[in-house]
Amino acid sequence: MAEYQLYCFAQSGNAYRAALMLNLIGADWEPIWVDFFGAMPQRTPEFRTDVNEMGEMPVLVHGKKKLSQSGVILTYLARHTGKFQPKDEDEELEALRWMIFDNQKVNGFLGPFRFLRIFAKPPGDPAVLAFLKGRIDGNLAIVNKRLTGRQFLISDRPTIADVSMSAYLYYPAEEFGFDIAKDHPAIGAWLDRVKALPGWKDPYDLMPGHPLAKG
Ligand SMILES: N[C@@H](CCC(=O)N[C@@H](CS)C(=O)NCC(=O)O)C(=O)O
Repeated sequence: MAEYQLYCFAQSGNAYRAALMLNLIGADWEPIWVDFFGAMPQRTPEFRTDVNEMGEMPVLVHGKKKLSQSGVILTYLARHTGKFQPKDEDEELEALRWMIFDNQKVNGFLGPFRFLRIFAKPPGDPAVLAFLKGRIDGNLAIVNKRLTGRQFLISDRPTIADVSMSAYLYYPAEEFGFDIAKDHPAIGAWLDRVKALPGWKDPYDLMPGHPLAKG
């Protein structure tokens, strides 16, 4: 058995943050596929008792430890390996600030937007999609400004803040219906820098369950 197991599925940008981090640090890990759209084990009482009471992916298993929330998982892996770790308290707080902004304002709107566009049956109401798109554009502009003239989000080295913020943005532009890298050039250049790190892999090559079974 691998050292780490990750409950995940290919379409999950939240899970991809953890999968990408595991690959970037060269960890010995294996995915545990969750049939999120089909059998939906995440909704069962067993899953909520045995795996994650929040009913969410990702969940990282390391020995007796079971961790959820990608920000917690990234923090744990950085502390345990020293990789992608902020260097002092100021950097740690800054990384946390951007990871929370990502969870709430970037992925927090991009996730439901992509879900309602390509996975929901029936697809989302156009008015809801338009509202989400407005929020996404504004928040990506904030990230783009932050990255203008900088190599990485909080320092000249990549940290867990970069792993967190970049992950969701690597899904194909067709899934969003707009091209994030083109619309926000500083984000585009930074995505290329993160992608050049050893161990980087596309979400659909790293986690099981792509393409989705038709149904
Ligand atoms: N803030 C959480 C979000 C996790 C999350 O919402 N994951 C989705 C899959 S992409 C999920 O499991 N959703 C189930 C639900 O909301 O019921 C994180 O970063 O881990």
